[in-house]
Amino acid sequence: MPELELIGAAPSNYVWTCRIALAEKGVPYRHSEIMPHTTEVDAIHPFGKIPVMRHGEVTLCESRAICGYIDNAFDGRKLAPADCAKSAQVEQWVSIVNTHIDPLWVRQYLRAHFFPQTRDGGPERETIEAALPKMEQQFATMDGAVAKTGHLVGDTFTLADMNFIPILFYMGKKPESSALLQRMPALKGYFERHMARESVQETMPTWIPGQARSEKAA
Ligand SMILES: N[C@@H](CCC(=O)N[C@@H](CS)C(=O)NCC(=O)O)C(=O)O
Repeated sequence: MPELELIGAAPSNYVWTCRIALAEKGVPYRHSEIMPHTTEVDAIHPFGKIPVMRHGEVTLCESRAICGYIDNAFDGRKLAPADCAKSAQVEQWVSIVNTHIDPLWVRQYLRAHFFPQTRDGGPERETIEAALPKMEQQFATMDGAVAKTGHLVGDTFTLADMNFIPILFYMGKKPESSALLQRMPALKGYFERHMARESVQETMPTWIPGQARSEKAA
């Protein structure tokens, strides 16, 4: 079998999700750390986003499609359960996180911290304050979602968790979101337990925006 190449800068939460999936499956791969909107990425993603993937003749973009391919093309544990209801629940949580949580927590709140458009380079306070009330509600929702089993679906670490954990990691990096996480006992426990997982530890980005590449992101 040809070697799989995963393309995309390591700090991207979606690249990290794919790397956790590859580690969980035990798939050997080459990771090419390439930024969005570059020739290599534009050749595969119509809007230049990362991650993208090459495997022999197969090229794919979009993290959910890439993880689905990884799950079906390789042996190893299933990332999404075979059971119809559980498999649909995985899709449900991936969709909720990608369409509600990521746009607010990552694209609005984190962007205002990591890539501020301010004169002095400080965080965009207005954008951050505007995001927080809804974030608080969503943190409570996610706290409730993991309270029963410590997982988003059933009692195993599925693709739904692989998709969410990288976002929680970044929440722990900024003061307001870190404080929110501290106030959510189930979510905090969920985060700490899954962060310690081997597949998560071994794929953790070695750099994050605003931090020198030589420092450990953790
Ligand atoms: N729906 C896409 C989202 C990918 C995405 O938003 N990637 C970000 C990095 S985390 C990116 O490429 N951003 C560049 C941009 O939006 O222009 C997926 O699941 O792969």
